[in-house]
Amino acid sequence: MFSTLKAMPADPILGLLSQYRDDPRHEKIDLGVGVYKDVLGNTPILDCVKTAEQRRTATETTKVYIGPAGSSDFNRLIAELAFGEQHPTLNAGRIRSVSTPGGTGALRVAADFIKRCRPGATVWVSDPTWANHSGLFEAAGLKVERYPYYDYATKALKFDEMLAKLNTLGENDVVLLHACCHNPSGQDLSKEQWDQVVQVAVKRGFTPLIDMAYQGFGDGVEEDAYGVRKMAAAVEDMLLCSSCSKNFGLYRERIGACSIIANSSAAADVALSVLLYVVRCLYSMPPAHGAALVETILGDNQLKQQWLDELKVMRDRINGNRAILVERLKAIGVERDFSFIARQKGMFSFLGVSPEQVEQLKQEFGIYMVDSSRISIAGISDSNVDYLAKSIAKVLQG
Ligand code: PLP
Ligand code: TYF
Repeated sequence: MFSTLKAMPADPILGLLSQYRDDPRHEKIDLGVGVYKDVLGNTPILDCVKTAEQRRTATETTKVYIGPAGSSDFNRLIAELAFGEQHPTLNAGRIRSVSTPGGTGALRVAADFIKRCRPGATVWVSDPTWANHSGLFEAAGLKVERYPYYDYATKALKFDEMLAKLNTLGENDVVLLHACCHNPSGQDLSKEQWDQVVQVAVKRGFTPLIDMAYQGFGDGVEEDAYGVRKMAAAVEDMLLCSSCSKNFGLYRERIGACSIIANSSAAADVALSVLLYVVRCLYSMPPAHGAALVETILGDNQLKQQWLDELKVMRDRINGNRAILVERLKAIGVERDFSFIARQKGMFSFLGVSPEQVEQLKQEFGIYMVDSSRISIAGISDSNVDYLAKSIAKVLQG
């Protein structure tokens, strides 16, 4: 039975990890996978998570099944974090959330849910988008198309083209938008641009699906949710997939949430029953540990403040890295304008060099990034930025 199988390509992003690990050069730099790193290049466990974990071990009384929706406290708190405690849709009882295995689990649940709502729906993703998006929706049997988004030449949004495309869509379409910290471009919609996208969504009647994998990594927890909140207040139906991997540093615990907003509380109840059915058919129920940590943190004012402080340290370090790379490239006389890196947000930007130059950076200098020249900004530090800037300069000279 297995003899007819053809090998599938490895994950182009995760594959970089083992290549980097196997490189013996001490000056090597990992700008591949999007995980936060501190100045020493480590991805530590947050102090608030450590405290929550200790409390949890001391008070947990059972490991019995949690049910397909996961923890109701986590589901409530994560929705309040995303939408804001006073959001009109929360007050109207129009939101239902389930805990999922990471943001990826949330997206896969959303995909099956959409397939049940509208089997012929097309999911529109930004060009470019996170490498796994297409596969996750295609796995549910949905058609995936791209809308114009990033202009590699001008390092800015193709906003007019994006809006023109969205203006052709309708009720059979789902539009996937990145809430903030666009992966892979780092180029986000401004508030005014969000307002325009919201208007088009209302006018055309497509369903927005917002992927929020980096809340708090852009401008702040509240600021980064602008588009989510504005959209949720305007449309009848919407999906939100959130992840606690980056902002709580809970990567391997696999915790996120899929939230649906329906046009009434009764419709939300029906939608939830479908969501729970989808979950049962995919993985029965989510893991509980990560959700327990997040609800312990968000449910305790002191721990929540500590989390916000630790999140700010991560955000400030990333923004600082952006500025220092641009400054260093300029300081060593690189003429090409890299100032866009300091304007973009979150974990990633495209360096804007060719695949051959990406390969040269890897082979000659031990600098690892995705073939598209996407760099993970957290991999930069005071100790490697000079070497990085000089290596980029050499590669640009040809
Ligand atoms: N969506 C985007 C845009 C991402 O970059 C990621 C990866 O970190 C995810 C979703 C899923 O994250 P996870 O499944 O690790 O929570
Ligand atoms: O884009 C990234 O680097 C992160 C991490 O299959 C990631 O989103 C990458 C690939 C993958 C899962 C997570």
